[in-house]
Amino acid sequence: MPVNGLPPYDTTNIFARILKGEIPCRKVLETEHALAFHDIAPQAPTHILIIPKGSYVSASDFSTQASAEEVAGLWRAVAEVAKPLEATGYRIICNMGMDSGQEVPHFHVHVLGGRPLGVMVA
Ligand code: D5M
Repeated sequence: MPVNGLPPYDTTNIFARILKGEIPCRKVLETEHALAFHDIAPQAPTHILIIPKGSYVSASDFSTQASAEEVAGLWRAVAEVAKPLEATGYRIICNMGMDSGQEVPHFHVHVLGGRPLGVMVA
């Protein structure tokens, strides 16, 4: 039964295929629990995606089903890739489900920065 317009985890989604090495990515960081790579369609000078290695469709699935180690591992990877942006700031976005426009059904965190990003209106 889809939740928030999202189907159950699909092992053939594009990020699952990146994790399996079937599709290349511009890797930024890899740890035990997370992989970070450049977004293919950057919306800012820095636009990096951080994904857990486990199979979670959404932020909700990840937050409720992942172990404490996986949760910490993911957010520490986010902090690590965002370090070069600390001085000027950055934005973290997690799209969650249909109304957010989440395209890839494998939980991911966007880190955007490198220019003034403006005030979020939606
Ligand atoms: O964002 C999904 C993001 O994933 C979107 O910004 C494009 C990006 N994307 C899609 N395919 C790839 C590949 N192959 N490499 C890198 N980035 C990719 P969402 O939050 O789901 O709307």
